[in-house]
Amino acid sequence: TATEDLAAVNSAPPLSNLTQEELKKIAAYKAVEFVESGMVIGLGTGSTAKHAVARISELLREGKLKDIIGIPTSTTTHEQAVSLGIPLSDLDSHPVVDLSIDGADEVDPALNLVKGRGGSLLREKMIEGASKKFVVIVDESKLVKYIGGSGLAVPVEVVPFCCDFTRGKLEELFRDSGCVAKLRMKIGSNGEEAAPAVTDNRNYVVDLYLERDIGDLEVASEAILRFPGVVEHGMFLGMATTLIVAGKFGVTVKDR
Ligand code: ABF
Repeated sequence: TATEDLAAVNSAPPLSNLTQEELKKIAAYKAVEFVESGMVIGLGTGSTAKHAVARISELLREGKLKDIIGIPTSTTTHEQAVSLGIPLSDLDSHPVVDLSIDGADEVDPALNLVKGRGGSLLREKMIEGASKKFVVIVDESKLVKYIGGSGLAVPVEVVPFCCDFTRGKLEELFRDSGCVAKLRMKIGSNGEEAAPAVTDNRNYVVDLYLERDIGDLEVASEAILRFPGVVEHGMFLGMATTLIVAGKFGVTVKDR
């Protein structure tokens, strides 16, 4: 239950027997402690953020939170929030977001993030970039020494037009880091790659697999964004204001 989860957050050493899913939930519940009545809240996407969305709706139902407006970062989160009765809006109506809560795929020691393996990076970056506070919630498996260091990809959202041209340009750009750039494909029901995966904005995703550190992240970011076929990338540099990590060691909260 919610009460047991929160008890776990506050006890020590509490978490050694918990599953990864339970750790995600504990990080999410801890983040929701930052939410206050009357706030405009950016609602993240993914298996960690969905626990935060569910917790916000629970507190609204219990009357412990009031007058919350949620700004969903994906169509999936939009659907979840609607089904839970959270009042929603968008950046056009609420250009300043008080607090966003979202997961990440990687977090480096300076709180730079990789996001977007779920494909929602553009809306996430717009909403989290418009937030006064951005709380990132992860289990300890997401902590890396450097961006790309988990062996998983840095995603780049690209326009569908001549996406292989853009893919090739991106691969070339990071050749020194041993980059292999792949167009993300949707897996069909037979388990085979069916067609390009399409984002909420009807774009495609090119995943950059890096063998080595890409060096200065700001320089890499600028270089990626310079290609006309690129819409946005999944490196969120200097955006997170707070990191909450749940691991076997307990829960830690770190401010940037
Ligand atoms: C989203 O959550 C994405 O940007 C990122 O890919 C993902 C992390 O997902 P999970 O919490 O399921 O590991 O915000």
